[in-house]
Amino acid sequence: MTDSSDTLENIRAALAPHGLFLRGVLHVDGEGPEMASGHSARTVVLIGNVGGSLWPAFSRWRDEKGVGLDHPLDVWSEAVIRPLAASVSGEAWFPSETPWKPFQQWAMRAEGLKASPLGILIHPVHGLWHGYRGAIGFSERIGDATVPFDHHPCDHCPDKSCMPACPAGAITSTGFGYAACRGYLASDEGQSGCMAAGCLSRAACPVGAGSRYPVEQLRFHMQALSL
Ligand code: B12
Repeated sequence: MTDSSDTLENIRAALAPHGLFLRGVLHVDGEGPEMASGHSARTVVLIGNVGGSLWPAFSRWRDEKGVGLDHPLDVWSEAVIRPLAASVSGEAWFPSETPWKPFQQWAMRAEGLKASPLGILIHPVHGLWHGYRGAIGFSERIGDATVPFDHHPCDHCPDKSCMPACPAGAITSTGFGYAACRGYLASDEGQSGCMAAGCLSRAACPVGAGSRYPVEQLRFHMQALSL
């Protein structure tokens, strides 16, 4: 019989060749999403990338599949995570699936992350260079809950250089202005600026600079944002 710490180790080992990580274990007893079985989930295991970790495995897969696939990163994530979830008797969930599951709230609770002025969560080690590719829900308690970080890099950042770095003025104290960002990305200046080199605000953040995405990945995410 497999105990729940083996389950987590099996998940970690299966994700590693794909450059994905078990990011957090959250016990959501009584408040988890309803599972296909009709039970409410009791554990959510968050899966994601840190830095450019997924890019080599994802790029190889995409080269094999050929170009022209819609939302290839979502398709790849499902191809990796869905069979893994089935193998550990869990249920796979994805960030782009509607109705949207609260991935950021889960990450805030499991890892102790908080929002940066950009809207995306900042990680004390990897800064803005991380994301979530899926989650596995379980109808029972699995493993120990992740110990959350207890400090938030933006609290100690005197300059907030991310905010003035946005050429569209989309990062303000009242939140992220998607329309301004999108309009700028469509302009000639935006095409040769953020679209070519990645979001300038994200790049201006000094936290986790060593985890910065490779330029191909930056471009890929910008193209997805401007679709
Ligand atoms: C819709 C969406 C967007 C929309 C609108 C966001 C919004 N106003 O809510 C748009 C298209 C603008 C967007 C943009 C981006 N997004 Co987005 N987005 C989502 C998505 C699919 C749903 C968000 C949601 O409503 N969830 C439902 C509620 C119930 O979940 P929640 O956790 O309780 O909600 C949180 C968010 O709504 C958040 N929030 C509120 N306002 C904003 C604004 C922005 C810009 C963001 C990102 C989040 C955010 O606050 C809540 C936390 O309490 C999530 C995936 C997901 N399932 O959550 C990704 C997600 C939030 N996005 C993500 C990312 C990385 C981006 C981009 C950087 C992508 C890119 N290509 O560059 C940009 C950000 C631009 C920037 N500022 O730098 C990541 C964030 C990871 C992280 N480190 O936190 C997520 C989790 C997807 C993932 N695969 O990891 N996004």
